Amino acid sequence: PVPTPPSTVDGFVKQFLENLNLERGVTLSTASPNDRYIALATTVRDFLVARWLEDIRRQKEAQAKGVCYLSAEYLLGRQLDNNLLATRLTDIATEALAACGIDIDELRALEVEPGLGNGGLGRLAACFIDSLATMSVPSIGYGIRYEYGIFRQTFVDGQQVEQPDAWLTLGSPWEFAHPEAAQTISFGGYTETFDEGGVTRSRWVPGWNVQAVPYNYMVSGYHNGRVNTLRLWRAVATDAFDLRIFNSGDYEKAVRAQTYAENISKVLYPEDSTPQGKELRLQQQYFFVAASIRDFLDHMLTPGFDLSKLPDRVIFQLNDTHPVIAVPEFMRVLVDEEHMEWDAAWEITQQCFAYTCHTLLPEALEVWSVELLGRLLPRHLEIIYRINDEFLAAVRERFGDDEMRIRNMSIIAESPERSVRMAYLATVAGAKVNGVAELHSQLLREKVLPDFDEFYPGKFTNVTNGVTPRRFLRLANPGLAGLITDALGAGWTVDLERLRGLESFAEDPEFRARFAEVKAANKRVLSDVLRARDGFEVSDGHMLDVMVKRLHEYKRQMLKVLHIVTSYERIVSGRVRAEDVQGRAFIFGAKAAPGYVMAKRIIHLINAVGEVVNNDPRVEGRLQVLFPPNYNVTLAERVIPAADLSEQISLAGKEASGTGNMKFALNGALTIGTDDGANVEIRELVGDDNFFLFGMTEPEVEELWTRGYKPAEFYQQDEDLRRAIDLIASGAFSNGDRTVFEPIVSNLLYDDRFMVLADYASYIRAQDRVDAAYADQDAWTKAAILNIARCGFFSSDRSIRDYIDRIWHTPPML
Ligand code: DL6
Repeated sequence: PVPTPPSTVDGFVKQFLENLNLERGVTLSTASPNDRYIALATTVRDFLVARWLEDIRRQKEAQAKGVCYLSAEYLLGRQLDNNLLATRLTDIATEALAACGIDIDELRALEVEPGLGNGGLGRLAACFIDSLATMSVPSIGYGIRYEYGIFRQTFVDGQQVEQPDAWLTLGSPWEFAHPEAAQTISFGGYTETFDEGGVTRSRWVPGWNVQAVPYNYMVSGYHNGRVNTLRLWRAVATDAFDLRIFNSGDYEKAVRAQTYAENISKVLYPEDSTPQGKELRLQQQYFFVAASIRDFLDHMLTPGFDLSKLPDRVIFQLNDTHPVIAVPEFMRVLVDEEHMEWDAAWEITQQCFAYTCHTLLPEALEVWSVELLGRLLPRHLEIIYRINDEFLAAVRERFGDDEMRIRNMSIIAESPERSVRMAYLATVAGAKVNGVAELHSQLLREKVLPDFDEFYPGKFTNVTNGVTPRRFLRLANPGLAGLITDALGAGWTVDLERLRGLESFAEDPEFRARFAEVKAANKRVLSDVLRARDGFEVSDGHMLDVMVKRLHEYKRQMLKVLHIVTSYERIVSGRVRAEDVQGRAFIFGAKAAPGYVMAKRIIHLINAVGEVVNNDPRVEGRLQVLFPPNYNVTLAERVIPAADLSEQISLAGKEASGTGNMKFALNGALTIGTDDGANVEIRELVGDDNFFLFGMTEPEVEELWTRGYKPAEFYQQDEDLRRAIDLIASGAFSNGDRTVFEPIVSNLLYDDRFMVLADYASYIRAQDRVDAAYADQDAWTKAAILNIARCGFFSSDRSIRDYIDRIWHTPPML
């Protein structure tokens, strides 16, 4: 029997106190703040457990088709508030704690968010599992329980310094560890052939093993009583592994070996969009997918299940290429362990996988050297070769001996070194391949994988990304959520298209006034947060102009810097009077991959420009540059609701979708953006009048490349641009030292792969339009409300519905 959950204030108090005693071994008067937080979290968790156990039972019993979401990243954000909201316990818990003399906000602030992802891809996975639970779709998320998540960013002299993210130090009340259910995962060794009934077969003789220990997390559906599972794997050394070396008498080596095995889940790789082909990363990928596949087969199916019926029971969704090694692993299990014929196994595999691509950057498409893959997973390499041979034979049959085409389509690349193209493997194996916004899916088909699109008509599709309205509107922006509920009733949280109903309210002066009050209150909240966190003072009345996302050259934080430097230079050169300038606080949030030198230089430059601009009396405080370090989900939840202007300024054709763009629009910020990723769809929905478009289109970008792009020509021809770049080059932001930012300047003038200079003039004109528009506050507010009203499409619930209709065919379990 499961303990009865507390549904009254008294019941909650009782269980909270009991958890303090039984879970923490303390009393109310001796409890530390962390004890209180953990007892609170445990009390909420207790409430979810009964529903969770029931859901696990129901899902298994129903034998319905379900989704296994395979993702190396889940950028979850804090759990407490989301679980309180989902279970309607917020008020009860607040009152109960107050009755114990505790301010719940103080405990909220103690929660360390699990940063088990880098950026958009990991946060998307977190939104998707929220929607899957809220929509009662039978599903499970699988991933890695990194001991250290995305690094904690600090600035020293304006430069990024990384600190480890020890998120587990004070305990993790939301997880259930199951060491007794560990799986053994093998690596290395060799393959050998053997005879089976006159047929020569191959088998794997692995060299070493690790244990994969499951940690279960509950994923609560919003107000529907459903709780799904997220299962993250931790690597632990096996006894056998230790013993072998131990017996040889080398104690030290045995301990080192243990560390080696446990390293697999030690740390999240901090590269976003530019994976490094590191051995440990491939170990991580294989480790979690092998454990997940075994787990699914062992636990979700009844004993004796007819494996040919697997496509009726499961679809494994590959979140980018990181889990693609699951394809040969699944084949290995079916053929080598379950003794299925190759053709039958391949038939099943092709129905059980689907692949989402999240990028267009060639350097982000993962490849693994044949040498490494063969050393770590020799049997899988054999399987990949066979898949490739059969695939290329089919290509030849269809197109003849077109060697160029064969080379282009081969899963194995021959140069610069022999390697496996994981995106190709996923495309060949997947029942469907999807991009993450209309433009991205189109470019994926036409530019990245055109031969595959021709070979597999109908395989490619689009599912535009979405974000969960529970976390990013209801929780992050309670003021706006209240306003919307007053206007439309409560149903919008699970049916975001209802926001359309706000269109008429955009015309209502009283509603606009209330909206403006909410925005002002959100700015005050952010201001308090930034003061407490970073000692920043945000000036009253300034427009909040926000660019928060990973730092990458393609996202073009550099363009934003040039705009700031231009605004500054216009003032200090006397061309514009400070008093005539619209006050703006430019807020940045961005982590750079630790090895990405140019990205780190740009961070340094932003801080350096801030230092000068913020302290120059000639500016009269009209421009402020604020760069709080360590941007994460928790900070996003404060920044986004306060923003006036959302910067989505990537070079057209480079940002697959973006999801921050959706969060801002749904919180009533206006976008200044290029025709890129999901910006295209946002603009189509909100209308040109409510969006500041600038820059080249993707075909124009291509055309300029073909013509020959010479960034220095743009520098020569535009006075504002010349002055801005000259100012940076002069050492004005580096105490007169011209060398510090010289690499940035020469990169812009002589390389500029992401065409910052080509789009500069158009961007500055668009920013001038922004200033003019902001001067009419009432019209701005109206446009902000129309943004919210027209962006209901960007709910992750809609994305999940599209996945169900176009790819998964897994109806909700009612
Ligand atoms: O699909 C989620 C997210 C998109 O919104 C971003 O546009 C895209 O850059 C991001 N991709 C990654 C890493 N890419 N790879 N591989 O985070 O995915």
